[in-house]
Amino acid sequence: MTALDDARGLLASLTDAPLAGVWSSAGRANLIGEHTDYNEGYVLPFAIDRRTYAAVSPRADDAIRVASTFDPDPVELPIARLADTFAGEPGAAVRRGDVPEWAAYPLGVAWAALEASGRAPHTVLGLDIAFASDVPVGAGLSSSAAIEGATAFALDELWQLGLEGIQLARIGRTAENEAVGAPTGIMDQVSSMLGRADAATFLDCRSLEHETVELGLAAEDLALLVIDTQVQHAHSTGGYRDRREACERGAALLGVPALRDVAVADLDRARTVMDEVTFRRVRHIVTENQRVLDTVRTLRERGPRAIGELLLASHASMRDDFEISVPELDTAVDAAMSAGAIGARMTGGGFGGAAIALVESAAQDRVTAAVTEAFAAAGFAEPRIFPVTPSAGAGRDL
Ligand code: GAF
Repeated sequence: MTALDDARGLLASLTDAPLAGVWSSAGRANLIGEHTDYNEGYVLPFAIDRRTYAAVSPRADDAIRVASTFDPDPVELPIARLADTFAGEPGAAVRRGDVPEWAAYPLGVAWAALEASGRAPHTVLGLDIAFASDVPVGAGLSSSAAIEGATAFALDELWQLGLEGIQLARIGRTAENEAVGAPTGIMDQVSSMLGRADAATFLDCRSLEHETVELGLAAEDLALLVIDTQVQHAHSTGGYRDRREACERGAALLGVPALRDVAVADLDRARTVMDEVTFRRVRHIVTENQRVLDTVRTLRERGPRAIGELLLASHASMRDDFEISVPELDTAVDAAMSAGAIGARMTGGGFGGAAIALVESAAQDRVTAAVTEAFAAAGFAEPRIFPVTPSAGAGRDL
């Protein structure tokens, strides 16, 4: 059974109504450019061959009901209630906190899609949506953007919203920021929804202009391994929010709208106008933006074998300056490199989740064994290690 079959099976257990269709969107890994998105900088992520599927049937009434194979209890809301639930109207009958967190992603997308398109709730069709996924949850591979993307593409078609891919990505981010309450940027949604096979998406997070950058891994006999440390992370709390605030503080002290506007050459001055910790947070963002630009140029001029040093420098910056790595991620990177990886770094928001390693195809087993052994020697839980293929973003499957 595939996740697509699981989504259809779950839908069939909920309703006898005919299938309107199945839509899906991808998980993502980030090749480079971490925490630069909400600083209006650059990122270079790719969609992976792990997807979340949304099987959808129409309803006769004006409600939207979501169900997931991860949670036995479906969640139902009248479409007319979405706005007061998620926009936090005083006296709302259903409050944001009453909706289970996983359901706030798709229901938040439905709310944000109506807001963005200006459609009145009574003009759109009631729906049952069943989700199933093979994107690991909590692994830093953006299962959240995948559920947002599958929902957004389904609603765009079924509610005839006529929105562009980048608008649907913004709707996903709005859902995540306002309905779920996680202060994330837009990288994951763009990557999940707009990815292309064997390519990464080079995104300017200020203008939202984006270009496809060919990775050419297969032609070079290279593979990308994901090393899921099994250390769970959550972006709605704690460290992620704290790092975002430090970046905003740094930008304010430098008198710029966002750290995107600070160049590497400005760092000497930056050091003199802020405390040491804020400076290190700023230095990560400023140098990481430059590394994204350098990686894009290097991929185009010299190919994927030449980007190893940039991946490693990115990891060191996250470990030492931004301080979002954990011992498991550092062990994954060090062990992969010792076993001959071309480059490796943690990927995603940090505080757990996954690392990626760029390796020769023939070295996958060796690197996997070396990382597994290093985790055992350190007394860490066994990591899940698997290859990922840069893949297509969101679309209709059935
Ligand atoms: C998470 C967020 F959702 C992204 O927006 C991004 O900030 C990333 O962490 C760090 O690069 O995945």
